[in-house]
Amino acid sequence: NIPSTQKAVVFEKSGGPLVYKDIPVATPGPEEILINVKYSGVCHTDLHAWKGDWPLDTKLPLVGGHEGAGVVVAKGDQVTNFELGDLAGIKWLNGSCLSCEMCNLGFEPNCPHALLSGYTVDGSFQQYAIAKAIHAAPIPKGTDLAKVAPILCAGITVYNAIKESGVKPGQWLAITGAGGGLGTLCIQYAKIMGLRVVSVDTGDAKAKLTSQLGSEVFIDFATTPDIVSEVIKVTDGGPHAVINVAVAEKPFELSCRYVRPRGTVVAVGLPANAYIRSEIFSTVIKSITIKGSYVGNRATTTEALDFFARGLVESPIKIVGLSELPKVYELMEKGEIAGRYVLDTSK
Ligand code: 8ID
Ligand code: ZN
Repeated sequence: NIPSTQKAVVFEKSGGPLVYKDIPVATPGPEEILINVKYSGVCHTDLHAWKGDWPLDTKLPLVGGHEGAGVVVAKGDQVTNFELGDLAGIKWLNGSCLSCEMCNLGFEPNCPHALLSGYTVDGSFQQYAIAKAIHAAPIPKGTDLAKVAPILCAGITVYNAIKESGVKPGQWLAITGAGGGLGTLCIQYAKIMGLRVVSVDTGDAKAKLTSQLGSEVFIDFATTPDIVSEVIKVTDGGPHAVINVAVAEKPFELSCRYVRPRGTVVAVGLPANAYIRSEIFSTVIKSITIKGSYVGNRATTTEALDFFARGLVESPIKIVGLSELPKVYELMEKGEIAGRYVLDTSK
């Protein structure tokens, strides 16, 4: 029984009012599924989208959100990989063409025709959302839908970034922005993969949470006078890789300075109008690698979800109602969220 209208949070223009209201429920096209979203994580990307931070326009008006976990309630006649009643997830990559060079090579997020949930198509901050079936995440039966929500973007992204970094078991991984949504999951995927973790972020709540999740050292960026020497000291020569999920330019630059010779700096966080500065002489002499990492493909999605389904990843969430999205954005803007907020779409 699919209703004709539903609750959603909609904005008409960048930075404009976030309105909690009734909107029509969409009908899935031939290759699409309609997911009754029960829970949606709030990613910092949703805040960037609402603020219009990036050099890429959003659809307007827009329903944001791209960590939506729910149940398939309708499907198009071409859909073969989902049945009604299956659990499914809305991810950032809503769809890709599957026939370009990037898609053929498995680099689906780099597809020039990619559809982005909560950005170029309506996302998961509503009770019923549309996904291209081929890209929707299959969620195992019996999974806790609130807890799995953050895996659908944050989990996939950090797991992919760690793999992209080429870091090996036993080596040091530094994470900037370690106490936020991506960071807290990054610590855990890193631990499962046999890495030693140093966390860079600020405040007691994040220090405590990151250490509970298995990070060995916490470096407070707001109170540590010389972050570069401190990171090099605690890792005995610098981390072998750095995952930058911080939403600020400075930590990217610092990470190029403290990364170990031959090490890799991964850019994941997407602060507005920012650049990675790395002094050329040391870049060459230390022979470091600087690269970007962007969500993950379908294979990576399945792997990241599998770690969660096997109970190896704890989802550090707080649950509030969908109507409270503006409050979550306020806390996020101030950097006051340790872990992830998840919205319950029924309130
Ligand atoms: O595929 C991708 N590349 C991808 C996927 C998903 C998200 C990229 N992102 C991007 C988001 O758009 C955002 O820019 O990753 C970034 C982090 O998303 P998030 O984890 O959802 O944000 P958060 O929960 O607000 O955490 C950010 C953390 O950074 C810390 C904050 O204290 C917070 O804990 N931080 C900041 I702001 N400045 C810092 C600094 N100078 C810092 N940590 C260390 N040093
Ligand atoms: Zn995201």
